[in-house]
Amino acid sequence: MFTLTKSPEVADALANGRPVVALESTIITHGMPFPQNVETARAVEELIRSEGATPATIAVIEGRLHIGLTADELDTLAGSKNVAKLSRADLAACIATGGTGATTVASTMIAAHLAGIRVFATGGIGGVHRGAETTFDISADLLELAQTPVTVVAAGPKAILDLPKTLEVLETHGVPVIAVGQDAFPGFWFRDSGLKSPLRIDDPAAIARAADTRAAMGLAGGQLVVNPIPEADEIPREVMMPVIEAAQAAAADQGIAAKDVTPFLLDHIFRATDGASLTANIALVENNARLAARIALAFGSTG
Ligand code: PSU
Repeated sequence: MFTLTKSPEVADALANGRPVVALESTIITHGMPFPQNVETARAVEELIRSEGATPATIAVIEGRLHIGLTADELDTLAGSKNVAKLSRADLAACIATGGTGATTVASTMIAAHLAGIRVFATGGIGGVHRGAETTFDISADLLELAQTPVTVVAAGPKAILDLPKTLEVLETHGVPVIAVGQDAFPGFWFRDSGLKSPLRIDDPAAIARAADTRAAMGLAGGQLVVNPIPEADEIPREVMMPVIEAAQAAAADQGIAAKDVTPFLLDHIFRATDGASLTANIALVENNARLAARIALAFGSTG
């Protein structure tokens, strides 16, 4: 029906029980412009290797679910237009019809779990969109965290979202939200969203133990680790909020809906900040990859 197509590097690491970090591909195809998307994807993979873990970028290419991409596959995906954005709902249909698509947080978690990978690094997860009380726009990422046992390292939900409602939904579904190094809940481009994180654990090994403990207790689902953007790279909340409001207004004016909302807002914000939002995004993804590699190494030593 389907098989996992593992890159030689990932197949070797998994077969020998070495630490692996999953990476998504929607951030490459829909989250960042070319060529920064492919440059970032490569830099993030290299960073994970330098920490002693193996990167596994996940995507569907011509009906095959790839766990780890070769350099050529990564280049082709990053340079392609009209690649589908695949969430939980789309993944199987894309594979069955021989399609090509990039995986979101939700579908990357599914693929990582199928491959036996326990930790995954991204930029920011999806969440409850502003105005969700009328649009019902809630990212599938939240429900995936509630059911699939993968630890996801992000810099928070993107601040284009309704952060209090996002935390409420996570709480309702029993998802541990763990801040690292601070009590505040980070807001992607800035370190302090003004909300408090439900949990805080600073030690990567303890984060791995918390996942093991959940599994041992038979509790379904993953963990969301929220890792604040490095201080030197953040864009202050006062600067970002008006830009976000303007982007939201443009999306509403143009009737942007469903899966197109997040890429539209990110692109609008990129242009409105003269690229500063992208520089921050790259820095936070790299920071998350480093932490995810340390958690992967700790999982290795807990067994
Ligand atoms: N992190 C980033 N940029 C992104 C994403 C994450 O720094 O573009 C992607 C992830 O794939 C995430 C998606 O799953 O944004 C959220 O999309 P939506 O709000 O449509 O669920």
